Amino acid sequence: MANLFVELKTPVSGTYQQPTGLFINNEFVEGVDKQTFEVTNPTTEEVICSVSEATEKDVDIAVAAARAAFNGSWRQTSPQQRSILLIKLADLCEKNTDLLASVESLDNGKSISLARGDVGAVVGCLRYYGGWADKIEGKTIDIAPDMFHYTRQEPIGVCGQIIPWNFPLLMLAWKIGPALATGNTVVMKTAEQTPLSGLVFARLVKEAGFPPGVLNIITGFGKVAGAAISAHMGIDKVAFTGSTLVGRQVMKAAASSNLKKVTLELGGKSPNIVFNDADIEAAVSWVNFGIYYNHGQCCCAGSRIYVQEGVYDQFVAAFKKRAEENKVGDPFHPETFQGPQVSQIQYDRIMAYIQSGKDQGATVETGGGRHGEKGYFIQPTIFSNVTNDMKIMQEEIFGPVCAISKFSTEDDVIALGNDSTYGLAAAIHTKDLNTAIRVSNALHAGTVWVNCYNLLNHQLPFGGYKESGIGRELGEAALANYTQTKSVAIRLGGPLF
Ligand code: TXE
Repeated sequence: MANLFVELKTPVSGTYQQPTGLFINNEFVEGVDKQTFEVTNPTTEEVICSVSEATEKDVDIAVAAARAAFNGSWRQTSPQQRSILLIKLADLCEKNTDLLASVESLDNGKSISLARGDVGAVVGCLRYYGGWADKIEGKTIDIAPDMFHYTRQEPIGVCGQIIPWNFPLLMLAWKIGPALATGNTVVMKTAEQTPLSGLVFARLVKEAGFPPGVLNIITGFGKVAGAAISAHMGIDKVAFTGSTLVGRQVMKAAASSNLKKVTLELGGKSPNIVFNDADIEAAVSWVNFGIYYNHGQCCCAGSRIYVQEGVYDQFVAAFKKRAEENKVGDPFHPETFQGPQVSQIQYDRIMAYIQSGKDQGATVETGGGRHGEKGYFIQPTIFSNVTNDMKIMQEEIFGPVCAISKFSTEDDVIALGNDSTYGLAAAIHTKDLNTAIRVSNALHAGTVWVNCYNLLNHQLPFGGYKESGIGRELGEAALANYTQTKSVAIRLGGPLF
C-alpha cells in the first residue's frame, strides 16, 4: 500500500501532511491503475509532489460510493443535521485558514492575502448553505375540496461537479454548498493544475463528521475523469465551471448519456464602462481591481474597458500609473497583489494574445511582456486604441491584460458592451443614478456592478447570459439547480372514475 501523504512545507503554515490519494468514502485511496501526475509550483516552475490520477474505473467507484450514501446514510440524515455538518465544516475551514490559504498559494500562485480572502469566502458560503439546509420547503396548492395537493423539493441524486483552477477552494465551496444542503451526494473533480487544497479540505470533511460517500473528491484530468463524469449513467446531474469549449462537451456528453441535468458557469469578456461624469480616481481603482484581481484569471474579469471621450486621456494616464504600482512577485510576500499565472500553458496562451494585440495594431500603454526570469509571471498589461473586431477585445484572455477603447454616447457603449458572445458581468462608473439604472438594464449580463467591480457575495446569484453559462450559482437561486419538484395529489374522497 503506497503512502498517500507527503510532507510539504509552505512559508506561512510550515510543515504539513499533504494527502495525495483520491478521497472516496472518507478515505484516501490509490487509483485502480495506480497512475499519478505531477503538480507544479507556478512560482518556481518546480514539481511540488505527485497525486493520484483518477481513471474511468475510479469515477465508477466514487459514483458507487455516492449512490450508496444517497440511498443510505445521507437520506437518513435530517436537514438539521445536514445544516450542522456544513456549519461545522465551515468552522474547521476557518480554524485552518492559514493552512488552506498557503496550500492554495503554493499550488495556484495566488497571493497569500487573496488566498486568505478566498478561505473567508469559503467559510461564508458553507455557513450560508448550512443555514439553508433546514429551510427547503414545498407548497400546498388548493385545487379542489376533495383533494389535497402539495409539492416537495427533493434532491436530484448523485451530482458530478467539475471545477477549474482559478479559485480551487472557492469553486469547490460554491458547488458543494447547495448540493449537500439540499440532500444530494457529490463526486467532485478538481482541476489537474491545482489538486492540493481540495485534498486538504477533504480531511476536514471527514473531521466534520460527514458520512462516508457523501462528498468524494477525486484528482485527475478533464479528458479522462471529467469526461467520465459528464457521460456517466449513474450521475444524475453535472455542474461544470470552466471554458466554454469544454462546457459544450459536457452538455453533449450529458445529452447523449442519461440526459443528466446540466449547469454551466463558463467564460466571459466583461465590459467595464467609465462615463464622463465618473469619479475618475475611484473608477481607476475599480477598473484596476476588475482586471488584475487574481491575475486576470476570473471568469468575470473586466477585460473590455470603454471610456467616454471627455475623460479618455485622463483615465488612461491615471490607470497606467495605477497598474504600474501593482506589486507583482512572490505570492507569499504579504504585500504581493499579483503572483504568477497558474501554468506554462496559460502563460503561453496569454503571451500569444499579447502578441496578437501588438500585431493587430493596438497600443501597448504598459506591460506587454514577462515579469522576472522564473515562474509564470506576466506584467500587468494595458492596450489602448483597441477596436471591437480585434481578438483581444473579443476573446477571453484570462490573464492580466485589458483592452481600452473610446466611446461617444450611451447608445454606442451599450451596443459595444453587448457585442460579445459572452454575458457574464459588466460594470458602469457614473455619478448619475439614471444612467446607472438605464445602462445596467440594457446590458446583457448576469451581474452588473455600479461604481465597483468583482464584489461577489454568497447571498447574490451569479451566472451568465448568452454563452457564459446555464443556471445560477450562489444565493437562493443555486438551490434550484440541486432540487427537483415532486407534486403529490391525494384524493380525500369524492367520486370514482
Ligand atoms: O479550462 P478547461 P482550461 C477558460 C479561460 C482559460 C480557458 C482554458 O479562458 O484560459 O478556459 O482553461 C475539466 N470533460 N476558463 O483549459 O479545460 C478540467 O479538468 C469534462 C474559464 O484549464 O475548461 C478542469 O477541471 N471536464 C473558467 C475544468 O474542466 C473537462 C475557469 C476546467 O478546464 C474536460 C477556467 C472534458 N472533456 C478556465 N476537459 C471560468 N469560467 O472561470 C477539461 N475538463
